[in-house]
Amino acid sequence: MKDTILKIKENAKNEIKKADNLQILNDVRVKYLGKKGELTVVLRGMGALTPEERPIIGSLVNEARDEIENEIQLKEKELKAEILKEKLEKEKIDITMPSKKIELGSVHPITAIIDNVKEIFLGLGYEVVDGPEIEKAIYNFDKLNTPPDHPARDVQDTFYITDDIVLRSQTSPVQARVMETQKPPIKIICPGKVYRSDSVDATHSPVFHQIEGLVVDKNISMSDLKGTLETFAKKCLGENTQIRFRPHHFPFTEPSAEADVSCFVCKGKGCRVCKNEGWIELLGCGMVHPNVLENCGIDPNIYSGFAFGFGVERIAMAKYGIDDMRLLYENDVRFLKQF
Ligand code: 2NM
Repeated sequence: MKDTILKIKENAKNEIKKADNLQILNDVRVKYLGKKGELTVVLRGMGALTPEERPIIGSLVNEARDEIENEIQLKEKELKAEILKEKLEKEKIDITMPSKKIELGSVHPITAIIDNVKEIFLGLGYEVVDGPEIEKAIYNFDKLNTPPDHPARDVQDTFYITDDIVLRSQTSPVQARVMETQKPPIKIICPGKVYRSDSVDATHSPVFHQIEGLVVDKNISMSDLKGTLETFAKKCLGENTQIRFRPHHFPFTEPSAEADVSCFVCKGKGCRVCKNEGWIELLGCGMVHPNVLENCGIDPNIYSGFAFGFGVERIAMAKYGIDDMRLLYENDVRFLKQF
């Protein structure tokens, strides 16, 4: 029996020495010390021994057990240390490697124009207001003196969500809401996205940006409009900028006009940007139609107002010499970095 125990101990130690991973080591533990392990089996067979033999064999088994357990623990430490060492080796950080470059972006030309226009009008005492892009047709059209049979209301031109809810086709519904809820004097600009059912090409997009302005007070006249737009044009495009009005029609203003600015590239001589006209169309404007004031709860016999509106993309394209609107939406950094 003593020989059996010594043999088991020797075999166990050999196997522990050879174990080269934790799984094998655990198998060795089970094989010798487990419930059905070789040493456990010997312990169970001790009933057949004489009372004199029992303590001797018993202590031999315990001794073997302790030794095997000890060796296993030593081996386990060794294996774990090896694993850690390998891991550290593999995950070593080379602090001399150059770091990843942080790409700094730039302000998008559309944002740059909007920020610039906001700053100019804030300086003139205006407030910046925004409102919903999903809008009631009443605010987008009816209150703005655009009756149900007006061509702009056609499904060909406007995105309808239901019969009376649309994606706003201009930011003026925001202004109708302000007129309804605030008493004059009103001096606001409304920048934001607007939607029209247009196919994409070099000068059209179904989503684009607009800025509209509105002033309502007592004694507001066309000369206030012209003076304001001239001040704006000079601050935005340079002190030498000239402005001219051409008659036009909008349902929400009467009289209405389109305002041009002298070409900021050729100073009016004629070039590629102004198509040899010397002038560049800047915006649409006019005196707020009395029906619009009335529809929004403002008495047109007491108050009058002017309004104007322009597409931000068109201005950005003219200012930066961009010939295709799609470039503004592709967000190619090689394009955006130029501004
Ligand atoms: C334009 C041109 C002319 C305009 C009118 C109004 C309102 F709300 F007062 F009726 N807001 N904006 C207006 C007038 C907009 O955009 C080309």
